[in-house]
Amino acid sequence: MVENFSEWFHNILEEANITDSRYPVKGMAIWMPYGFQIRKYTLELLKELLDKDNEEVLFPMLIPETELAKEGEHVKGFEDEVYWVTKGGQKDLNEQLALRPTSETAIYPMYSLWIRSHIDLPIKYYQIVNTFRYETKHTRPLIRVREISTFKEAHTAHATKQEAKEQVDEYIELYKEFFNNLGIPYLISDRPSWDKFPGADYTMAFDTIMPDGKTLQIGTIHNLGQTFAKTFDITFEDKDGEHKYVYQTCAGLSDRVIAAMIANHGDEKGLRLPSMVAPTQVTIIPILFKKGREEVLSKCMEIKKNLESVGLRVKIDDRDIRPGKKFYDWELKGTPIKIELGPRDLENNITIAMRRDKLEKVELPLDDSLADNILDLIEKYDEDLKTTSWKFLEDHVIFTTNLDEIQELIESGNVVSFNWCGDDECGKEIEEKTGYDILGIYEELDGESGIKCINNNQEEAKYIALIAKTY
Ligand code: P5A
Repeated sequence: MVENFSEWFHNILEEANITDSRYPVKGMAIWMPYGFQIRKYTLELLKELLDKDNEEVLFPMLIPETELAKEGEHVKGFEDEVYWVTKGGQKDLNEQLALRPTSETAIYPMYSLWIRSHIDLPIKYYQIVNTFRYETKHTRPLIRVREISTFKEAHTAHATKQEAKEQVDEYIELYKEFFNNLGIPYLISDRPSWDKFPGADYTMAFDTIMPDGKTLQIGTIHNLGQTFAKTFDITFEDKDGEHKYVYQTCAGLSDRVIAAMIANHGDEKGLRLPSMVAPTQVTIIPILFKKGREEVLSKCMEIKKNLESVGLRVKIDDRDIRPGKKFYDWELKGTPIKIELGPRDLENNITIAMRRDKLEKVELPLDDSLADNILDLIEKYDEDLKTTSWKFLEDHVIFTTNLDEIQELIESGNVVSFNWCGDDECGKEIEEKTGYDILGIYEELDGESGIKCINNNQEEAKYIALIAKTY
């Protein structure tokens, strides 16, 4: 799979009925039924986390050109990626309308109307929408699309700079919990100034590593400072009657989360889904012969009910096809647990369970302990998926003090960490010399260590930074 990740990824999306990319607009695909279910459970998980402290809203998709153009730096970052609606029927519109590439310029003019006093703050809204970006880099299903069909964007406004900083840290914790639930490993870094979100003071990014060693940015959190507040005149009256600009943050995730999950856990047989988002968590496969057929089926129904009563999503695969074909499908679809039941098992009062990752047979007694035993298997399965993925990531982050070694390390499938002075010009020079992207600052050094920058041996290194080949 590592040898040809791209091909594996394209095939699995189609074979497991996740997306169909044959739609006749480049970069736009259809969510197929199985993919849609995975998407649904992934969204439920995220919403549960967001709803604790954020409120969901829904803004229109079209943004007037005047609003989009107001924030200079922001518009410059997006101008080559915007789709425009210029006509209503045959008539040219008085003002062209942008299909949102992201919603700052849709939301913030309204924040300016809604926020009046310090009691209106903080405001923490999020929405789950489709956004459009005319990407010029090679498009890939879920990974780089032109219609991001599941864009989860949160936008906050605060009275103080400190609160905005704390909000960034809170979103980092929230994203960590989200990715941990999905067993997706990540590296968190402070993006270099030339790669931060257009209009942000700073950007904190989550990157995962794909099986081919390239990294994928799977989520970003931006501290917007007062840039947008000043552009869109978002002010409030504080306790002393003084008018002040708010401080803002925003954070976003996309369809890439599902790409990362598929890529991190999948194997040559198909998907391996974390139980939280698996449409079916347990598949029961009856092994049927003429004799004892009814008894086996009725026991399967009983098991299904029993497992459902502890909250599991269970299906009986009673299709009239060979069991071998059912096993093949179960492996492809990545359901965490399969249990088999035949007439002889019924006689012995046992069932044969199998975890999708280990593919080892486990005999479980058909008694009151069954549900607990299955829950136990699922817990261990999730834990092992996560541990395996994290181990892969950790094994593929390699530290070097030699600039000339970076290329070889990256080309053999790694992310490289190195000592860096943090200077912009020096950073760009490292990117130029090596041909790769600096992800950002990963760790701060104490500054007293006498450690030198990898590129400029005269300069003290202030940070450990990451560099990689990126999607
Ligand atoms: C944060 C939310 C923003 O747009 N505005 C509101 C901020 N940030 S971002 O970094 O530009 O995008 C957020 C995340 O979306 C993913 N992403 C994409 N996924 C698929 N296809 C694309 N073309 C695409 N562009 C961005 C990234 O994971 C990014 O971190």
